[in-house]
Amino acid sequence: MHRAVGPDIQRRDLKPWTVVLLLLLSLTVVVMTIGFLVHFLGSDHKMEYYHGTFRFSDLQVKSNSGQISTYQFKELQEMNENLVDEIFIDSALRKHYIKNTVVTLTSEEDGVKTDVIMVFKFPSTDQRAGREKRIHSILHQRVRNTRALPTNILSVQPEGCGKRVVPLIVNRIMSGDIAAKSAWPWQASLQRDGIHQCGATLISSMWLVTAAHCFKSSANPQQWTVSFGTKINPPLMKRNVRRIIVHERYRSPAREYDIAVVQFSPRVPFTDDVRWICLPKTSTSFRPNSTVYITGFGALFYGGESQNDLREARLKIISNDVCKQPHVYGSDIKFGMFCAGYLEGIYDACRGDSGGPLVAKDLKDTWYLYGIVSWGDNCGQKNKPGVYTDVTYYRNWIASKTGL
Ligand code: 4AZ
Repeated sequence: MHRAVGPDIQRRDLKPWTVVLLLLLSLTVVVMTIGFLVHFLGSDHKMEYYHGTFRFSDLQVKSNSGQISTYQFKELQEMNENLVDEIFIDSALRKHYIKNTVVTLTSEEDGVKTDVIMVFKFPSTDQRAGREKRIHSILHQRVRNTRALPTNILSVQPEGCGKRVVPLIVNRIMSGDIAAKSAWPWQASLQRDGIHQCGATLISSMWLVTAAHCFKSSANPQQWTVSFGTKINPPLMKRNVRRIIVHERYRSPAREYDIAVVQFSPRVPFTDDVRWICLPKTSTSFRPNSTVYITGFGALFYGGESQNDLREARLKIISNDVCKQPHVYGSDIKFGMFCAGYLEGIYDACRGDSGGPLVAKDLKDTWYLYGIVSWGDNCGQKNKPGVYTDVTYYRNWIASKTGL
């Protein structure tokens, strides 16, 4: 066989100075990595998120269809984000400012309204009081002075979890009552090929918590969308699912590890009708018999259909001792699960409520996600209450996947 003979490749041995140089280089990389980690993980700083609303006047963006085109959206988004960057990089808050993102653009009569999430990092020891005003005043002064385009800053609010704008109206409910607008702004509907399958709970501007069993048929993000608001149709907002992370130890038909997190995009703005709930600490435990609420678009009876209007029901936590009795669920209640409802039945979650929230409020009226609708024998049957995934048990798992 013929073999072409090429130029002689000479092996060059590493010279001692090259070795020293390489060692020095590696050392620098290691030192820099450690420094980076200490800076970002070690120091006691806390991210704070603020929601600003801007108004750009004298701006015509509507096309014939009345919609903002993708091109205009991108252009305005970039302009707004650059403006906010410039303002803070050149302000007294420059050391604390991290970034901003325009999450929505709304076309109005003679202008455009934008919702912007601004991220800052402050030492946890710093007082938070007055920060909102400071951010507002910096923005207000600069947007007035510097731009050719007439701009107003309408509001600045801290992004807070678990607060709702309507008071809780407590009524005893059978198969749930239709929920008031803005009452459960963390509720989401997970839809496969446009059809409601499961509930989910908003825990940040782009993450949801739901049940792992919702993805038994498909965990392909491209088939899934998420909608917000108290009606499935028409939805208040709709988003594409980007990532579905099912608990790696979930094995159907076993019911342990019935938890998943879902990332969607783009982020949702923090409004009265769409906002996230707080996650409890790992250590929190709730007292048996305490009051909790479940919400969902699920069926009103076993074998029924999902509903277009969100419903709510008030339940009581049932202790594990009670729920593990042989005539209730016996040994089917495993770690990371708890029961809620009534042994006499009626008030319960049902098909289509799965993955949705079980929530409770603290003394300051801040709402927390404690449970995820997981399973149960039938719906509303005597001695067969609903069983929920214990969010406190999986709190660290949620953090490990979402960083929240
Ligand atoms: C379901 O099929 C389902 N009664 C969810 C909750 C309960 C029963 C069934 C609890 O999604």
